[in-house]
Amino acid sequence: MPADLPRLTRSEAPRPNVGIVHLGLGAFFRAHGAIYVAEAMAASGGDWGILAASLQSPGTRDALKPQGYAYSALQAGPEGDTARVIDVIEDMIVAPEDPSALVAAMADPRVKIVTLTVTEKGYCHDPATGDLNLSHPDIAHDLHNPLPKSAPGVLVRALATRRVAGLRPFTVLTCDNLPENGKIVRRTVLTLAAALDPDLAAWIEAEGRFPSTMVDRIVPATKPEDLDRVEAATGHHDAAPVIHEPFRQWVVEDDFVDDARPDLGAVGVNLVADVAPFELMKLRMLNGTHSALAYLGYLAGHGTIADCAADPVFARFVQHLWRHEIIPVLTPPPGTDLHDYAAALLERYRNPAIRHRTWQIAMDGSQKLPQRILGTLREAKTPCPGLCLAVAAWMRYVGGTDEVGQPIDVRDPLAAELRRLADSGSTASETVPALLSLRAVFSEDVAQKIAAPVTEAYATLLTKGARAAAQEIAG
Ligand code: CS2
Repeated sequence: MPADLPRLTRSEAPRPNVGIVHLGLGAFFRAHGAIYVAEAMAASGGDWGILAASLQSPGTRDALKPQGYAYSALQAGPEGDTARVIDVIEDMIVAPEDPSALVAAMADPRVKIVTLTVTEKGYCHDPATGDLNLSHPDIAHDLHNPLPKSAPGVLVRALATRRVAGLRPFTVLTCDNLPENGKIVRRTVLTLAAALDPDLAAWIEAEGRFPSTMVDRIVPATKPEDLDRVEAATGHHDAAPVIHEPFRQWVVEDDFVDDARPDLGAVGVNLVADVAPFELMKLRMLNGTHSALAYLGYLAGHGTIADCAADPVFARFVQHLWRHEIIPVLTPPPGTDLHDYAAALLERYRNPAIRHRTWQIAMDGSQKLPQRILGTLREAKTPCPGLCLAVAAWMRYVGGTDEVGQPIDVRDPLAAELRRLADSGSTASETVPALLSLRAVFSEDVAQKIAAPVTEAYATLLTKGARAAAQEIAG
């Protein structure tokens, strides 16, 4: 990096008031929701400045604060990069440093919406059933401590504070890749609230709003080398830019407390009565194949999704998954042709300007597989050898050793347990049933249905390797 480049700073333009608190500020929200909100304010006005919060670490705050929370968003497409400055985050709180400040900020009467990207595991629910996990350490903490740690805990305490103050609740707008994500966050909040104060739970149930959303934009974690790329495009030093693909989509259930929301419809957000068909399409077709490529591609030595898509075997494999295994059990959302959607996905995966690591997507598989892959397997009327191979590849991956004997850095809240189960046998017919017994991931019916084909796929992985196994299916 040339040392003399000026640091990005925020503009001197008048600021809107904060109307949104965002929990879990990562690259995805900065490249997706924050941009839509900035555009909606530019189009139609409104006080929708964003107060961001991290529920974990100070890294993003420390990088963004010296630049006034402005950052560059670099759109990276096959035709080249274009950069713009996003200037919609007003301030940032790191909750572990001061949880009461976050709760107080969320109880500000000007705040109308709390958006979330806390990842699948941030809801502290059981991915197989959707129930709040009351023995999760953060939930156990939040049940006995007024200064919360978990996302559901923060929401409940802030809603409680608003109720006591005689305020309306805020709308809870989750932007995580979960099916019926609004219902999931609502359930976790109501369960926790009921355990603390049944009257509070009744108020939230009656007055609260938890619209479901489908969010889509491929935004890999920013890598150190990306900083140079952004500097070359902008002439500024930015300690925390985001890199994203051109495509974006946001489908939102139009159900907000007192209808208070930015003018999202003016900037291309699809406001609908029922998000479910959009969510299922995106979770199963995009995220499902992302996860399949992540495990198989990683084992086959591919570092990124673009590398997988450039390999003819994996390109054919993923088309097989869409055409023969996933699309047959989906209901297309209104106005959508699922085969066109699949073709567009393959083009997005091929984008050579986006380096989305298979290792990154492979993270937290125990929280991702149910909604991405197992739902399709549950509903399938015909054999699904490709998705069963993906499940087997996940099992191989969480065993912690790759095909050339190198250790895998497995990141998953259940990593230790997964490793123990994977190590409990040495053959496919020992290892696969051990992992399928994990009820937090595999419900009984799914485990039974897929036991034989996943065992077969796992054995093929052991003898032939991931690429040859994918080739057998893709032809
Ligand atoms: C990816 C998603 O990391 C992952 O698990 O599958 O982040 C994916 O890129 C986005 O959902 C695309 O909208």
